[in-house]
Amino acid sequence: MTTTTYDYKDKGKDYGDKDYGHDKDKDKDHDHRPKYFTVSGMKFGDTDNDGKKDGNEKGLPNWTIQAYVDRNRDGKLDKDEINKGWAASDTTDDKGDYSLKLKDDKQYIVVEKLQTGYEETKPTKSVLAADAANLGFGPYGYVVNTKYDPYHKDFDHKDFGNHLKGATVSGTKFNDKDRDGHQDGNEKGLPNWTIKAYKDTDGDHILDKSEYKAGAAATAKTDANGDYKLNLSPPAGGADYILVEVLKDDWKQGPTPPTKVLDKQIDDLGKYGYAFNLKPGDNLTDKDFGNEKKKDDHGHDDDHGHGGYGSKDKYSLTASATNTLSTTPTIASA
Ligand SMILES: [Ca+2]
Ligand SMILES: [Ca+2]
Ligand SMILES: [Ca+2]
Ligand SMILES: [Ca+2]
Repeated sequence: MTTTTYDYKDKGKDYGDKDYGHDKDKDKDHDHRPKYFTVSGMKFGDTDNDGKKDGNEKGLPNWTIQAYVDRNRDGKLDKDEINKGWAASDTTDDKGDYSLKLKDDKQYIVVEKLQTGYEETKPTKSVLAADAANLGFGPYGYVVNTKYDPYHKDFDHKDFGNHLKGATVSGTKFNDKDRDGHQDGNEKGLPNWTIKAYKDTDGDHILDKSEYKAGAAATAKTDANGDYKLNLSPPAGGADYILVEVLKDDWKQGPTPPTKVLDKQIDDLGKYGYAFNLKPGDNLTDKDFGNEKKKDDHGHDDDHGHGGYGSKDKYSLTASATNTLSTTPTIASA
């Protein structure tokens, strides 16, 4: 990352701090030196998280960008400097553009107010002092020195790229032999099972057919230990999801998970799963699925209890279904 402080040495001349620009009579150019500089840029949603504004990435409106005077000129925004108030503040427009008008001959720190769920991908220069770390500003920004230079006018392309944090959901799929809902020492994780998360668009904690047809938001297979992890990208305000497993022949669901998330059988999905709201940055764990091998030689198992249903039957289990073997689903007329 190149420093954004204007470096006079780059122009082959060190003007120094002492008296440059304060004596108007010395240099004709000084008579025309601007009193103000404009610092501008855009705020964009960096969806692919690469720190660059790509063609398909949009500007983000309604973000606050502010410049504070870096009074001690240490290149960091200190709490004291924040308490003195901003020198300029703007809110990004519909295109994500902002513009700040700043007096000349000062050093400024340009920062954004970070919004919930986002992290910065551009710039990459840390500009917050330790005592300013948790005051709502993004940790990265620009140091802008408006000291007059005849080669330089305004400061543009001071862009801020932001990325919505992802979220993860993880858990273990296991053979719940004793059907107690917990993975005991002798109960192995089950590899190569498919766990899927769907958006619960209407937020009713049930995976509706239309939500299923919209496709899974994420899919994962369990590893050799039966562990899985799903990567999801909920919007800034969060979203509701339904987590289900794809059942395999000869297996049925046990008491974990306890919540029924399908009210009608959909393909080969297990009826019991998890419903939750997920926000950017969330990492949900322990979303486990305990299954039991069907006892084919005991026909009664197929039609009793949690998750034990025939593949083509449509059940209307009551919402308060318990997790015991005694729960008897009633078969709805198709
Ligand atoms: Ca990008
Ligand atoms: Ca400072
Ligand atoms: Ca168990
Ligand atoms: Ca739903």
